[in-house]
Amino acid sequence: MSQTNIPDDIKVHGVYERTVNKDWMDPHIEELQRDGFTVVRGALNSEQLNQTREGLDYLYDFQLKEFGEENLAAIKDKYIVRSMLAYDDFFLDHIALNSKVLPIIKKVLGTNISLSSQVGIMSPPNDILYQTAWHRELQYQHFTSSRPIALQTLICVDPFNATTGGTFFLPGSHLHEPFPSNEYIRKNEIQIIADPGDVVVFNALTYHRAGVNCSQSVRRAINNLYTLPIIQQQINISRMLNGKHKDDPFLAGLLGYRWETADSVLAWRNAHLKK
Ligand SMILES: O=C(O)CCC(=O)C(=O)O
Ligand SMILES: [Fe+2]
Repeated sequence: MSQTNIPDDIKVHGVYERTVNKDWMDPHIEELQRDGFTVVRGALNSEQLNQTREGLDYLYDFQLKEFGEENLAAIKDKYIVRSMLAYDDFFLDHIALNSKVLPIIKKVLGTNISLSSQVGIMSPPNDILYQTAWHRELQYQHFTSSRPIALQTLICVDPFNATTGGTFFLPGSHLHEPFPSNEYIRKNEIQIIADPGDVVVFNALTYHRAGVNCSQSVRRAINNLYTLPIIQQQINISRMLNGKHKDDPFLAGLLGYRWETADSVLAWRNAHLKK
């Protein structure tokens, strides 16, 4: 994007600097800068969506049995699936590395990026998600940054609308340190209406909340949190993967091999000697 004074069919007066979009990603990046979120349509086809639903349901059940429903509820992690890509390559190849969305992430954050987390959200028809409370993905943080330091993709696996509880966003809230007033929120919150396969890309400092699912069925979604490597991974995906993808330079960074904390001074120095 660049600042020029090229006029087009939109009438202006006294404007000599304006944004001009150069490729298909730029309109999304402009919305990310101004609003803090943008919707990319049709990033997954119906076959990929079926595989996503099947994989999510299977892994949710697996993790539910592994940890127990009561324990999940006790740590406010009910209806959540974690790190699916560590169990099933599909969630790496088509979700975290999604060919329609990853180019936008790379254009904004660069190629030195880490996947802080990949989370499946199984919003239930008859219960309330913990994520219905307003939050920033970078929790407890009340600063803004001159450039994005973390972006999130929220993949709509089922329809997102007023009935199923599409996610709400507060436009521009990544640009302001404090959380706004009740009056401002009620007037300005925007609910995402989207089809399965659409993806909301947002700055991790943009305030958002899940809607309440009033439909008869589960409303599934997946979020991927991409950060500059100055932010720690939530779960050490590289250790779960046990060396897999370590030799791919981009994946070594994304999955956590590259910027892991060294165990000692000697280990840190030896690792640098090898480079
Ligand atoms: O499930 C939702 O609507 C939003 C969940 C959420 O907070 C997120 O993906 O970051
Ligand atoms: Fe969130």
